[in-house]
Amino acid sequence: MRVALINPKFRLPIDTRTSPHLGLAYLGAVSERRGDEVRVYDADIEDQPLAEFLHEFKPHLVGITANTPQVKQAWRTAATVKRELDIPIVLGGPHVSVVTEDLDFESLRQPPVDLVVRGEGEGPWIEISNRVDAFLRDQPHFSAQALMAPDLDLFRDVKSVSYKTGDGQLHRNPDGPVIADLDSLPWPAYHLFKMERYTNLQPATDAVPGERSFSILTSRGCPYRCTFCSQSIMPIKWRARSPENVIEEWRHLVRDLGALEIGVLDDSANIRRNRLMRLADDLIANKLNHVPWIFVNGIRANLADLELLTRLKQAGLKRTAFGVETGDEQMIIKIDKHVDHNTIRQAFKNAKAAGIETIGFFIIGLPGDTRETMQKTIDFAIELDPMIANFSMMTPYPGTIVYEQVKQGGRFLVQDWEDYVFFDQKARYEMGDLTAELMEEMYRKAYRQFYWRPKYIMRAISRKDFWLNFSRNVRLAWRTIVPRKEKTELRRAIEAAA
Ligand code: B12
Ligand code: SF4
Repeated sequence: MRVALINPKFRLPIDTRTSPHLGLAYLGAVSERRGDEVRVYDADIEDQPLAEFLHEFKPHLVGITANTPQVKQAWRTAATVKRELDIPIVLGGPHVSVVTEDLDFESLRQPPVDLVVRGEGEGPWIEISNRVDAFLRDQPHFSAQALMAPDLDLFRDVKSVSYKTGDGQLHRNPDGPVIADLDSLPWPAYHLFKMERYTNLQPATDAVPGERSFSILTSRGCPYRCTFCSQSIMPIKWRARSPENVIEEWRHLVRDLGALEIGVLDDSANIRRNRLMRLADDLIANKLNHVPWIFVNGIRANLADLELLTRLKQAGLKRTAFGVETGDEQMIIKIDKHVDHNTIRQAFKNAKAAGIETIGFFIIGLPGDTRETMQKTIDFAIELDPMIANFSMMTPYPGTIVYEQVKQGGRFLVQDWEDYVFFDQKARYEMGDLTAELMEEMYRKAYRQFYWRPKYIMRAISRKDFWLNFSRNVRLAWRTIVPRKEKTELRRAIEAAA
């Protein structure tokens, strides 16, 4: 069977870089293992029109990924697919997985969407493929409508799937189990991507071309539930691959694919200290530690002792992020971060003592924030002095506790899902005294106060990477003074392209 996996176009209103979609790379890998012929169409880097791609490849099944700001573009993409070919269309990804807000049904109400996969996709995707394939064998000239016929009800027992039968009825099957043995998964199928068209993962090592920059996932899930974090995909159950399994993939990335940097995308890689120690030892023993790697997504500060970080540094860890979020002692309790400021201070000290570069993630405009607490966040960022401070505008994603708080006591300023980006200068909600004006003022102030310090500037210009990316860095610095173009312009551009 021929299956196409699509990443709908959604470039952020910032100078973002592109990287292959790891979720689609996993889905492509399990489809290939099933015996399918697979193609990935990533609209962010593709120059072939979608309709042409579809007629050339003639897929029997299409899967489209969607996070929240991407979902409308996913619907438009689905409409294009259905216009060209009468084949089943499956949506998956973080947005459509939020059942508390019926977001699976929201997508199924779009005429071209037939099925939605909620949460981790590999299992249900293969189960859907098996059924479509079996149907196809009986009816080689099948239509999506025949496949979704209510009397057939072909997908009634596929776990973690929501679907629409031909009579327009929406169905939601129960959740399936999470993948218990991550070692059973194949490696992400990077060969399905036009790697030379990508840049690298933000904010990873600069100036490494996309075809030499790779991501890896050594664990899935996170046992914490911070109030602002969108955790619709990965369940609370944290699971890890064995060090042996990770090392095999790492070796493949370095030796076979020539990786010059590796971004570890785990939500919380350091939940089990001994596992990371083992991984570090194995990277050293297997002489894989010459390629720098980065914890892109942050590790838990309460589990980052000096001994562990020193070993990780020896194993090639170049840079790590920590989710700090707020500089206010009360706010950090309110957001269920389960870490205190002294622990965070110590984690940054440990990382620096181990010679590891640091990234701090901070949020401006958490519910309950005031001018004073947001100033404390800026001051704390300056005190911690990471190499990169990433201030995000609080964006209440559906399915999070913050979303509920805003629904109950605030006012959303977002007009539609396409506004759900947080590296923008626009406030996404207001609540009590926390006005949009105040959030936007503090957001700009955060970037100005952190980045326009003589100490920071001196350190930045002494780095080789800074000069390699000079024009990009100047552009970013300029944007801390001059506001970016309006989001509506971006939306118009996307719609025009669609
Ligand atoms: C790396 C990353 C990025 C990278 C690269 C994104 C990319 N190309 O994949 C960058 C930095 C560019 C990025 C940007 C953004 N990101 Co991001 N990102 C991540 C991160 C840390 C890892 C993604 C990943 O590889 N996961 C592992 C893979 C295996 O999982 P997956 O991609 O979700 O795919 C699985 C399932 O979702 C499902 N699935 C996905 N698609 C499909 C399709 C089909 C057909 C099927 C059947 C199944 C399926 O099956 C897959 C395999 O199990 C996640 C956190 C996380 N834990 O996932 C956040 C995360 C996805 N990002 C998030 C957000 C908010 C953003 C931004 C909107 C932030 C912003 N700047 O405003 C942008 C949007 C960018 C864009 N163009 O769309 C949120 C999404 C929340 C939401 N409701 O949408 C997450 C969940 C973080 C969080 N916890 O809040 N991100
Ligand atoms: S912010 Fe980090 S620690 Fe908190 S729930 Fe999300 S992934 Fe887990």
